[in-house]
Amino acid sequence: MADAWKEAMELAEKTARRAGECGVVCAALQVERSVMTKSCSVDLVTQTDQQVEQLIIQSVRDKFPTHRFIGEESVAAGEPCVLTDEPTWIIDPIDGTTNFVHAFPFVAVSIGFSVNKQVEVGVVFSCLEDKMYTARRGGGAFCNGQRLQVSSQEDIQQAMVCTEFGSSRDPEVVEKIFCSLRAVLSIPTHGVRGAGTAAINMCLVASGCVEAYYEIGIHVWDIAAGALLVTEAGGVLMDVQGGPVDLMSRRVLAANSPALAERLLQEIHSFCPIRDDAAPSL
Ligand code: LIP
Repeated sequence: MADAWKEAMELAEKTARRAGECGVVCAALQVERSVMTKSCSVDLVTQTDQQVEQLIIQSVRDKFPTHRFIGEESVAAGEPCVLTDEPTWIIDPIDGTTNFVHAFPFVAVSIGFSVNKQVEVGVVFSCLEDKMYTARRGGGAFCNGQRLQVSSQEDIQQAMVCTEFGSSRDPEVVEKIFCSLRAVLSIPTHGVRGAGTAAINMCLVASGCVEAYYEIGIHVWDIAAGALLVTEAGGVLMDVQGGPVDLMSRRVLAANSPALAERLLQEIHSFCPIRDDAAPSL
């Protein structure tokens, strides 16, 4: 198996680079992007998202014809979002689509590879920064080949935290997001940031630039790869109410340490979006 997963890692890295580099994502940033919407008027998608997802799926199928897929745009088109024990590729072709639409410079290709419902390989390619983040379960986390380690800061008052505002404009959801933001800022923390992509936010935790990241409303494809980056860099993952993270629950808290995570989750006003594996389609 180890050799097969090594091949999976090489393929994920090669495909993410091919998708993200001048070939597709960066090239598309040079021309006008036609924008469509999915679940609501601020949940955006472009032809490039769809094109990149097909490119990744085809590359994987050529090498591993029996493997399964959970891809953001395939699910949006009606494919089921079910994680089984079978080898499964969990793909976000462009994490940070809203950034991509506005040419805001944080855009990632995110590829997770799971077996027995456990993520074995995680690759996040931050296209415009030319940063290739890779992790293999039990093998550490890396950025452009340099080993990553989470921050050692355990004092929440010295911490910087990432979060996002998401794509729901439901007044109750917006209220919860702002209550959490106010509480986290008021601890006080050093600051709150958001790159506009869950995958890159998680890579920032893995890199030690921020101590934690939390979000409610993300999807399994946004976080599958980043989750492995965090744990392989020495960090922890939790649900926003404590307890183990469930990748399908659309809730995540990633942090450098259990102590900081536990402190932060006291400030998060949680809610339960419809699970990825319960939604008919996006
Ligand atoms: C996005 C996430 C982001 C979140 C957005 C969205 P997409 O993914 O990475 O953190 O706030 O709601 O889910 O749609 O750009 O792949």
